Amino acid sequence: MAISRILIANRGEIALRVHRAAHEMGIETVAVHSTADADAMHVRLADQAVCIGPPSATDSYLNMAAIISAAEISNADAVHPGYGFLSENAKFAEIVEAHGLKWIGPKPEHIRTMGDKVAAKKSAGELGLPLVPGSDGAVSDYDEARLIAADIGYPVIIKAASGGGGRGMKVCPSEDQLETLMKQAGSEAKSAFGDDTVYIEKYLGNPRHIEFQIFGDGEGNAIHLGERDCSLQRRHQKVLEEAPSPVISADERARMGKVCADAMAAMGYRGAGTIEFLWENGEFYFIEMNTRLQVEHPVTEAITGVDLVREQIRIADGKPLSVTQDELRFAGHSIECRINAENAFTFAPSPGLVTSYHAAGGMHVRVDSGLYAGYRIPPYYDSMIAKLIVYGRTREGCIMRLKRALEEMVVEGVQTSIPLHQELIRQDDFLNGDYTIKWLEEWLAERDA
Ligand code: MV4
Repeated sequence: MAISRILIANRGEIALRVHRAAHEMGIETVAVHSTADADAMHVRLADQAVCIGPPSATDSYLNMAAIISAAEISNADAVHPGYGFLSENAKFAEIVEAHGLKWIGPKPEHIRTMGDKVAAKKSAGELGLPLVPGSDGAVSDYDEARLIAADIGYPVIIKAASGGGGRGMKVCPSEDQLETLMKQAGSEAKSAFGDDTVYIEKYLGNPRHIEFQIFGDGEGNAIHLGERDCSLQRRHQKVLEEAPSPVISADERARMGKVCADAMAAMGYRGAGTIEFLWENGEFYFIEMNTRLQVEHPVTEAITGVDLVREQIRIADGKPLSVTQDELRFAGHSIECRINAENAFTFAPSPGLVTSYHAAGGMHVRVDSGLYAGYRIPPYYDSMIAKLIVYGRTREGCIMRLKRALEEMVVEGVQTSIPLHQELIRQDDFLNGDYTIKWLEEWLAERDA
C-alpha cells in the first residue's frame, strides 16, 4: 500500500517542510505537538494534530510511546522524523517498523552503525572513504594511546565514540598531557553519554567542514547531490551554509561525490544521508555520517532542483531514485542563513511574542519558517525560528540577493540573529570565500573586543 498519511514526529520549520512535500504528493499529514506548541504553524497546517505531552521534549517530541500511539489513533501509515529529536534513534526506527508503519529514514542498522563514531569510521574506511589518520577503533589503555599518538604525531584529538556535536573532544598538544586528557575525555563521555569509549585522531588545525549529500534506494543504488560548506559555526552550531563550497572544483566534486555514492551503494544505504569531511590542503578526511535530512538541505535543493523530502518519501514508499547521477546538474549558488531568536551580540536566547513578521520574498528567495505575527516563541526548544535561503547564478549574485533579502525580513518583538548575518556577509573574508571552521569565532572575538 502506498503511503497516504504521514505522521511528522517533529515541530517548527522542518515539520512544515515535510508537510509541504507530503501535500504536493497528495499525502495527508498528522502533526504531533507538546502543550507548548498548540498554536504552532505545523499544527495549524496539518490535516490532523495530536497532543503528545507537556512542554519538555523528553516527555513529548522524544516520547516514543506517545508518538506511536498518535500514529495508531490517526491511522498514519508512515513516520517522518525530521532532524534532531528521534531522527537518529535506531530503536525508534525499529519500533516504527515493528508497528507496520513505514519509517521515512535509513535502515535502523545503518542509523546504529553511524551513531557509534568508532563503528562509523571503521565502516567508512572499509567502504573506501578517506579517514583522518588515527587509532584503528577504540583506545582503552594509555600505552596504546601513546604509541598511536607518537606514530601520527602531535597534536592529536581525543574523541568520544558516542559523542557528536563536538561534545567530549579534547585536543592534546603533547605526550605529557595525553594521560590526563584521555582520562578527562573518558569520564566526560561517561557522564554525558553513559559510555567512556574514546578514540584518537590526528588533530587538523584549520580545516573546512565540507559535507556531501547522498541518497540511496536501499537496494544498492546511490547518488550524490554535491557538497555543502558548513564551516561557519559557533560552538558547533552552524550559522550560515552554502552550496557549492567556494573551494571545491567541479572535478573534485565529481571525484569525491562518486567515492561517497559508491560507498553508499555498497552498503545498501536507504534514504537521505550526509557524509561529513574535514577538508585541509586539498584533502578530504571523513569524520562522521548523519543518517537524516539536515537543516541546511535547501541549499542543495536550490542548486540541483531536487526536492529532498519528496525523494525521502518516494524511497520509503519503495520507489526508485527520481534522478540518475548523469541527469543531475549543479547550477548556480545558494546560501542559507539560520535565523535564531537570540541577541545578535551575546547569543542569549530571546523567546517571546512576535509582534510583527514579514518574510522576505522575490525571485530565488525562500523562507522556511513557522513564524506569524502574534506567535509566541516558546522557551523550551531550539532557538532557530527561520531559515532564509537564497539562490543566484553566481556566488556574487547570491550574496547581493541575500543582502537585499535580509533587509526585507521583519521580525519584531524578539531579538534575532538577522543583524549578525548582515554584518557577517559584509566581511572581506566571507566575500572571498576565505574561511575555515575557526573563522567565525575568531571574527566574533575581535568584534567583541
Ligand atoms: C576534528 C577537528 C580537528 N581534527 N577532528 C567537531 C565536531 C565533530 N563533528 C568533529 N569536530 C572536529 N573534529 C580532527 N581530527 C576539529 C573539529 C571541529 C569542528 C569540525 C567541524 C566544524 C566545526 C568545528 C569546530 C571545532 C572543532
